[in-house]
Amino acid sequence: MPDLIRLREFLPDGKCAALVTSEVSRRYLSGFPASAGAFVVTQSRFILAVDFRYYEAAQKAVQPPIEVVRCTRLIDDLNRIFLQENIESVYIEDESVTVAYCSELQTALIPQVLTEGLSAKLNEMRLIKSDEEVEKIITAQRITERAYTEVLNMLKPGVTERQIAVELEHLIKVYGGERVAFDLICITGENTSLPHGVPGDRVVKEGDFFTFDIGAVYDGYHSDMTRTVAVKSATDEMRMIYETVLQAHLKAARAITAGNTAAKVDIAARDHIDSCGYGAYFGHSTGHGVGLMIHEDPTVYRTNHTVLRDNMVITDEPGIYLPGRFGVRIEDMYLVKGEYAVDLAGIPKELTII
Ligand SMILES: [Mn+2]
Repeated sequence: MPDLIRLREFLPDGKCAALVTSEVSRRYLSGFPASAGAFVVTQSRFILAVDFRYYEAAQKAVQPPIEVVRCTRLIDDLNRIFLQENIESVYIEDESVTVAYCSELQTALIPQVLTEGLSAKLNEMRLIKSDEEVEKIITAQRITERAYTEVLNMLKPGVTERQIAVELEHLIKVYGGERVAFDLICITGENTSLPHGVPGDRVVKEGDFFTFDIGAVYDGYHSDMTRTVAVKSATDEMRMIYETVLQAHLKAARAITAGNTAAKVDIAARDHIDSCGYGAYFGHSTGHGVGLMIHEDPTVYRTNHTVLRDNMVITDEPGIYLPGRFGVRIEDMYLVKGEYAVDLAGIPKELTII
């Protein structure tokens, strides 16, 4: 369970509450997945409000100090709670509430609606993963690895990107993933120069690169991994680009230490690629946080000076993309632990020729 006390400390006084409505944050705070509802924090109570569809399951799943309240018309039920607790102002999630919902809340809620700070506080809490959260991320990664290892057997000249992507998605579910973490990127040949290319009818040919950017979701938590493999053979240039990206990845990985900044991780990878003359072909950030969302804080980019701390999980995914020709990206998740980051992947990073 997250440290709910830290969220309570965000409230300036007993007349102020936090109203959490986004699916991700409700799940994070309560541990209970539901497509609708609210999580309310006051100085004295933590309340999960869910409707009839979720009430029985939530009562079984949710532990004290969280109370489960059944709601019928959410806004009326929230007003009742706020009146009971003498709440005069309420923070809402400024980064996820739509303009329309915000205006509805401003009109219908009795307390004054405050629109600054709650999302930042929740994002900050989610930066540091509990050991339980880390275990779920690792499980999601192991599911992906099992599916990936199996699908490599069908990666042969003649197969299409789409066939590979469909099989991977199927296997991720077979091996226990609740779903894929994002639209899987399974691309080959010239398409590999597109960092977020979409799998289509392109046929795998001998001498092509094939890029997998894949992940699973396990109990709400995501995994993220990219491998670029060569089909049957690779030219010297392909090997050289691959080696450049691999060294950039490893340099960034060594920079992932508690106390270092996200910026320094990015710069470690970027400087290496720049020094090899390919800086213009690495146009995205080196990584991002992973957890209940596939992309979360911290962004691993040279402008982000967030200090890395133990139990953050971030990706390291430099790449080089030569337009119209080919691209290489190597991505893994790392758990920040003191002086050495823990590599959460169990698949070798060296160039694999299938
Ligand atoms: Mn990623």
